[in-house]
Amino acid sequence: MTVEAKNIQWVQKELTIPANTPVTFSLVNTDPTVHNFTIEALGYKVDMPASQTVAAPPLTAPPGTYEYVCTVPGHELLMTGQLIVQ
Ligand SMILES: [Cu+2]
Repeated sequence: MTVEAKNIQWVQKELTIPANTPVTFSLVNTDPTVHNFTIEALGYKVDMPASQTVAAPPLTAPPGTYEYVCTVPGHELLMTGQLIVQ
């Protein structure tokens, strides 16, 4: 599953993944600035170095709807998406 940050926005505003199953995210940062992929409700945070793609550790989540954000100051307002786990 690919998640891309571009122009201080998530290209994917909504992601759907299966519940209770490890899911691997490929985090693509096309910006010349750092971001992070953070799901606070699940205690999951992965740094996204500038202009790089990183393979995030597998995420396993129970069913629900969670918010993912970038917590870099000033980014959270624009960089918010919904993760649907079902
Ligand atoms: Cu950011």
